[in-house]
Parts: sequence; structure tokens; C-alpha cells
Amino acid sequence: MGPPGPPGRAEHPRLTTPLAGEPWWRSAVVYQIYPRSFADADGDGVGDLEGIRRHLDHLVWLGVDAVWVSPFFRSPMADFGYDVADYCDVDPLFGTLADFDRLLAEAHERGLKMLIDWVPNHTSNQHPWFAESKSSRSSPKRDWYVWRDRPNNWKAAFDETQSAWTWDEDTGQYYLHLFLPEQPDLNWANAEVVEAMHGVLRFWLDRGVDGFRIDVVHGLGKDQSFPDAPPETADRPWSSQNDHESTHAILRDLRRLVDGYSGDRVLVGEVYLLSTRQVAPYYGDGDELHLAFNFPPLYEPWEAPAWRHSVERVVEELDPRRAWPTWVLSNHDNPRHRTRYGSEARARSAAVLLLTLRGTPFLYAGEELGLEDAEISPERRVDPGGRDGCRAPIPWDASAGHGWAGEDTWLPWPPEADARSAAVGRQDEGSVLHLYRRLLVARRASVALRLGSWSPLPSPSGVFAYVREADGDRRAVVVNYTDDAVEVDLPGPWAVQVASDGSGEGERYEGVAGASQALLLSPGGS
Ligand code: TEU
Repeated sequence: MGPPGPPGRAEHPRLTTPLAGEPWWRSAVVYQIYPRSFADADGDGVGDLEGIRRHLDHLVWLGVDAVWVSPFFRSPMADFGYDVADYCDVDPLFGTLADFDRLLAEAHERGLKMLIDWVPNHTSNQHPWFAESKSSRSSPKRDWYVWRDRPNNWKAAFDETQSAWTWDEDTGQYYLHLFLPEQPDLNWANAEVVEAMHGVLRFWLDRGVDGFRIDVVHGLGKDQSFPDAPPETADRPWSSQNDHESTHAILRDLRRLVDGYSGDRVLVGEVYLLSTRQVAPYYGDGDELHLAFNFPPLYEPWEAPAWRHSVERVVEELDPRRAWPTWVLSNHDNPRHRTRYGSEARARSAAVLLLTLRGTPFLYAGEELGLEDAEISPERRVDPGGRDGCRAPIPWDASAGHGWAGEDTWLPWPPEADARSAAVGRQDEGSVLHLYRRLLVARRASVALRLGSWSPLPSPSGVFAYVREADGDRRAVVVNYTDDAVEVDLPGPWAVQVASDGSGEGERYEGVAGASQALLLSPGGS
């Protein structure tokens, strides 16, 4: 690794929106917190809301604009909170509603927006609605879930041998669950379900949240004839295939509800359909989701042609709709990109890419520390979907307990937890943590990076290069995906503003991108 870059002392200016009328979430960088794994204040080995509150200053120092907190609602935790038993209360494991209100107030005091996770496709089987629905065929809530005499061929998530239908002995019918049997699907074709779930959104909007990340949003509308999956895809979970037109009317109603509140509240949908063409319609005509996750880039290998293609797909599909893209490399469902790409140098370059593409980036807590997935021995496995590795606890310092109040954490620590801890990273200006901070400082100061246009630059094999531009402000980005230095001639002059390995920052760009290096360039340096 090259010498450390210049001191990361630059203060973060307040986020300004120089292009009048731009909602905050277009220029924002969102930071995902998986609450079990972030920080533990009460010593039970599981993170909690008070733990998050105590680390808000880390996020301010880092320079993110918004936080998305994965589910902390009452839950039997079959899917670690994505099985909700009460949408309007905090699970005692994570704290209380008062803890949430305090967290939200303190985030807002620091200028941070807060999104929460809304899980509308399914409840827990322990939710009182499901208990009532299951109690008899004539229950007034029978139709709140999906009951059928015969199953179709849909597969549940996590285990391709598992049907998406489970037989209920008591009432002699099957119920639908795109995920675990403990996660029965709500029936969004039922108007009472819609009204009840709108009530959940109002509950949190009235408390002041800035928006929602919507779980499995493409699952809501279902073909009421429940046709079989075609033979070619019958082995894949239906949760990654359900794409029915009736979802769009549901989304337009949600959008109207949310836009009725002041403050540019935002809906970010998890559209887990692995084609950008299928994701794009979920923005509607500016009247459905404000933002949608687009996962194809996350599943691309670390190769220039694959990324160029993936980014061009986004431009082609989203631009005609004037839909604003999102970018995500890591989350609580996938191996971290540091682990997937196989080296720290690549993970650093990926950070430059993530934070300079056109759209709203989502960071996953711990990626700013350069964390790898934890190794999970068979006896420590807890997740039915095999996703424990990326959910390892965040090491805050180099002490034995890494800043967690208890001794035994729910999952083991990630590799190099001492050296990668937040405290150690802060002391080292060459750390991954300081790289993220410099990139976030650069973004805040550049309208081109936050909101500008994007155009590809001609570049040699193994390199992906592009320009961002707005209001006379310009930045160029060069990402070298290869493990060799490559000459990349750009009509310049340019200066190195941020280098993934910290080398040459503030100096003239000499027309070479180092091995696995990415560069953010600003005009000048002649
Ligand atoms: O994920 C939806 C989803 O489709 C993923 O589960 C995906 O199939 C898998 O993780 C790929 O590895 C959301 C949540 O993000 C996830 O944590 C939940 O388990 C799931 O919904 C059910 O609520």
C-alpha cells in the first residue's frame, strides 16, 4: 500500500442542495445498520437501539447523511426480525419505544435522517393477525393471509426443496409463505390489510421517521390465479420471481400516503428481481417508489466489462423514466464485497466506484472498516439462509470485548477485529475508514458527484472510467480492475483528489492507474 493520504481533517460541511428543489435523498449517502450486530449497550451480546445512539458520532465523523435501521420490532426472530409480530413496538431485545424516540431525536439533532425497515409482504406466524386468521376458516381475518386447498409449485426462499405452502392441520388448508413457514404472506388484495399496513406507516411517520426501506416490495401484488412458476425457473424461490402488475397500484397508494407528509419522506424498495429492466417499473411514472435497490451490480464479478455493462443498463433503463439510481455493494443478506472481491485493494477501489456513480449509495455498517465476513463454524450457524458471515458484530476498539458491553456476542468477530476496529482505523490516516471519510468529504463538496450527469470515458481493457458534471463542476473517475498498473490517458489536466490507496493525493495525475487502484480526479494539476 502507498503512503497515507493527506490528513483527513477536513470538516464535513452541512449538506447543501444547490440545485433548487432536489430532495435530500438524491444527494444523500445512506448507512445501513443491522441492529443485532452494530453495538450492544446492555451486555446481552446482541446490539440494541441504545448501542446505536452511542455511536451516532461515528456516523457524523464519517460523513454519511442518513441511517437505515433493519428491523427492531417485536419478533420471535425466526428470521432475526424480518418476522414481525408487532409492527408498532420495539422488541425488548433492542429496547423500548422511548429508546427509539431518543435515538431518532438525537440523530435529527446531528443532521442525520433516519429510515426504518418496513416488512409488508409477510408477518410472523406469531402475529395476532395470523393467529386469528388460522383460528378457523370463518375467521374475519381468514382472508388477511393466503389460504388455498391446493398448493402450486412455488418454492420458498432459503431452501430450494421447500414448498412455499405449508399445510395447516387445524383448518385443512395450505397457507403461502415466500420465506420461512414462520413468515406467512399477507394478502394485499384484501382492503383491510392495506388499511392496517397504512396505519403502520402513519404510526412511524407521525413519530418523525424520514422514510422506509420496504422489504420484498415486489412480492406484494400476486396473481390471484396463483399460476405455477414456469418449468425453467421452477427451482428458484418465488420470492425472486414474483413481479405482478397489481403491485403498482399498491405502490401508488403508498406514495400518496408518504408524500402527504412534509419533509421529503422517502420510500426505498427492495426489489429483489435480478434484472434492471424489471426493477425500473417500480419507480412508476414518478408516482411509485422514490428509490429502488437494483441488485445486478452487487452480483457482478470485479471485472471492468461486467461493471460497465451493469452501469449502462442502469442508465438505459432508469434515465428515460427520470428515475434516480441506487448503488449497493454489501448488505445483511450477502457476503461483504471485501470478501467477494478477494483483496483489500479491490474493496478500496470499489468504495471509490460506489461513492462516485450517479445515484444514492447505500453503505453497510462495517464496510467502512474494510471488514471481511466472519468464519462461522457449523455449531455457531444461526441463520436459516446461511447469511451469518456478513452479520458479525462491529468491532469498535481493540480491547478484548471490542467495545461491546458483554463478553459473548451472538456471532463471532470478523477477521482482524483488532486492527480493523473503528478506534484503530481512526488513528491511521491510511486506513479504509479514512478513505471512506475522504470520499464522503469530496462528495459533499462537489455538486457534480452528488447530482451531476454521468458519461463513460474511453478506457483501455480492464479499466472503467467516467466523468461526472454539473453546474461547471467536473470530476473524473478511473477504476483499474486489473492487478497491474495501466496507462489511462485522459484529456486533462487532472489532479488526484482521492486515491483508493492514498497515494499521490493532491498531485498531478500522470496518466497511470496503479494495480487495483481507483482514482477520483479533479480538474487542474497543470
Ligand atoms: O430479503 C429478500 C430476499 O429476497 C433475500 O432474502 C434473498 O433471497 C437472500 O437473502 C439472498 O441471499 C429480505 C431481507 O433483506 C432478508 O433479510 C429477509 O430474510 C427477507 O427479506 C425476508 O423478510
